[in-house]
Amino acid sequence: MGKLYDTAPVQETAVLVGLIQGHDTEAKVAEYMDELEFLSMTAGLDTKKRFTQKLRKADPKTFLGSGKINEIDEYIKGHDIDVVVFDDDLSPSQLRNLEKIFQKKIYDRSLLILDIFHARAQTAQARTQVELARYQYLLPRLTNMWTHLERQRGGTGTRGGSGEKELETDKRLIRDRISLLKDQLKDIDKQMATQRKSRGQLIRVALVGYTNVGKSTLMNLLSKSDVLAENKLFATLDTTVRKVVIENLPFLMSDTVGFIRKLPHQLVESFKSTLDEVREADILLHIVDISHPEFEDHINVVNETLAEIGARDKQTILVFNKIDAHTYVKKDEDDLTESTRENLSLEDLKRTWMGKMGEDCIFISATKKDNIDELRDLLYERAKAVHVTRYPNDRLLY
Ligand SMILES: Nc1nc2c(ncn2[C@@H]2O[C@H](COP(=O)(O)OP(=O)(O)OP(=O)(O)O)[C@@H](O)[C@H]2O)c(=O)[nH]1
Ligand SMILES: [Mg+2]
Repeated sequence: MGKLYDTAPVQETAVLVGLIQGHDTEAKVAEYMDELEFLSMTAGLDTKKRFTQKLRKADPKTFLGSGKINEIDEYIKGHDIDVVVFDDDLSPSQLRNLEKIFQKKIYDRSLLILDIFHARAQTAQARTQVELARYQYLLPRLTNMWTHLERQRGGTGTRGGSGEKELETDKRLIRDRISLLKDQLKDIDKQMATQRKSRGQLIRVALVGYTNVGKSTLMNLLSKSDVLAENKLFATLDTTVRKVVIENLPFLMSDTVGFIRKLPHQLVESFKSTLDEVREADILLHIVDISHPEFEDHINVVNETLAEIGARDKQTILVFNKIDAHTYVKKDEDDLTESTRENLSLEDLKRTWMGKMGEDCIFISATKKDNIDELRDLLYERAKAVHVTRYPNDRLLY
């Protein structure tokens, strides 16, 4: 358990709600709901039931159809539920309407992730970034959200009375706060940039990947450092940089915040400076949890997020981690149905990906220390190649 959760055990009960849309299969949506449940657990919510509805398009007013709304309403009234969590983002008016109907706290996916980041942020930079993202999320939803923020602040009662005038005052206060936070972030970014410059010209390698894939575990293993690694989403929110020496070649390795599908754009925006280390890296190690059924989707999400922060065109090595936890269901010889990912053995997966990526992928287990020397060798080769191109006259190192 992370320290923060020992001191803030706000266990509330929740139901989860997801839509089955477009090309989504029920199995896929079940995976999405698993992830939502994991997120909810990380946020201190105890999930009691899941609801899904097949809809071509979300209802603009209430997100769900009236039948599903009644079904959920009946359940939450009969089971003492505190929170209704939606896997998608709700518009301010959907949020307002659903709050009215259910008379419960409503979380959408962004708010859930913002809350987790809020609880986990440790450094001044992360705290300022999260606060900025939260206020930006809050501003258009102000009427609903005061209760939410107040609960988290321990109900300091910042707001007296109600009505249009107070709402305007609140909005102005929040806008002021947002510009103050932006100024503070600028100052922090400047300090960080100076720090990065003072580190000299070492080759920089950044660990990137979906959340919970083992980035920090691998960082600890390669650099003998002690970054918090645990089975929670978003264990890491800051960027840690360590010096790693392989053979006689020193370089810098950074571990940073993990990505997730539908990461709130306010967060990506305000975490951009945390991701500077990724943007400025020479080599990316994209870590993948090969034991996760959705690992291919995760790869795409990470690539899209990398593109969003302007770091897509870098030399990248795909590191498939957790090979020890990979499971598969072997198909009978006479089974003619199409193979799914569950029918692929580790060998099959290796063949497919090595066919696609050649030398740019490697299969390891960070906890079992499988193939780590091979990873070190690969990294050494790549870092050396960067070094040689950058310093053609430098013969000192090797
Ligand atoms: N089975 C198995 N588990 C692993 C392996 N590597 C890491 N884990 C576990 O995966 C969980 C997440 O590991 P972390 O290193 O915290 O993952 P992360 O990518 O840094 O996660 P965030 O910081 O939350 O984005 C932990 O419970 C690790 O013990 C592995 O090779 N095999
Ligand atoms: Mg981590």
